[in-house]
Amino acid sequence: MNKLTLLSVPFGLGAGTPGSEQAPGHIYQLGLFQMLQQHGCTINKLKDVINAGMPSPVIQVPMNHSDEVIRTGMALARAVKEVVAAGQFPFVLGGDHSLAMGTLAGLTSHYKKLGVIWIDAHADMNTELTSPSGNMHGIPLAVAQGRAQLSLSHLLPGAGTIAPGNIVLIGARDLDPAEEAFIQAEGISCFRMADIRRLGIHAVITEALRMAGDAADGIHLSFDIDSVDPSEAPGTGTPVQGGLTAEEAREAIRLLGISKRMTSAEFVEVNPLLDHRDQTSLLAMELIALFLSSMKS
Ligand code: Z70
Ligand code: MN
Ligand code: MN
Ligand code: MN
Repeated sequence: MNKLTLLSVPFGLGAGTPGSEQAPGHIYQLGLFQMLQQHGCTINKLKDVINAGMPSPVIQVPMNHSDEVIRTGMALARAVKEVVAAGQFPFVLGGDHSLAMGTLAGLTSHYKKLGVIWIDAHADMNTELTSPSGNMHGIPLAVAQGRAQLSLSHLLPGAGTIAPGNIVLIGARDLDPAEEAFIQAEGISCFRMADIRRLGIHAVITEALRMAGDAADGIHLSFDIDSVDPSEAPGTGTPVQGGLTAEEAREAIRLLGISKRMTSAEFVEVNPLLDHRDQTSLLAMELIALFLSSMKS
């Protein structure tokens, strides 16, 4: 595996509930670095990404905290681009899911046919016009496909788009009507919970790697902790019943890691303020260590 750069993004204004900005610091405090060391994983570089110093966005969008979200995305996009250009593996720890726009802007400035595996209870495919909440964490995948007013190139000049055929959703169970319609119209690959129960997580991941990766020059994992059932991951802003078991999440992450096909990843939406006895932060920490160690072995 390429050398690893860990980018922490302590930013949560894209979510409707505060707290996810505390996740990186909290997960470090719980012992992520010790755990990585025990697994023999070395982080080459650790960087905090904040939006201080970023200019005002060139586009205004009518959504909650859009300026701050866009400025954070700009800072993250530049950081991710730099990491990829240096030949390193970017691992992004959020923060809320709106920051995926920044990750994807940075990645698509390098990978021209990026594949994306999006493990989430949600599709995050609303646009500014269809969002029921006005929260920016509900739109990153529409932005990345060039379907929203805001585009990845607004965050980073030269950033591209992601083809619908290179996107695979896993764990979806709370989609808004416009998202359902778009997924149907574009034929976006979507493994819902019923599909996962029917096929098993192993077959789903094997298939997802094929679908996201076969016409792609890189594969990004975007892992939203709300994909896991709230009984095992309660510390997140928009929990949805009927999710992955922690064991299914471990297996998914491990299989993606050992495939050696992933070229970047992000973990988002852990909210330490909503957690019960750090259950969710501890699970996230374990999944991160599992992912990074399985890529290496
Ligand atoms: C809803 C919206 C969302 C994450 C919730 C929810 C979106 N579809 N995304 N939690 N990560 O507001 O657009
Ligand atoms: Mn999400
Ligand atoms: Mn979600
Ligand atoms: Mn909903």
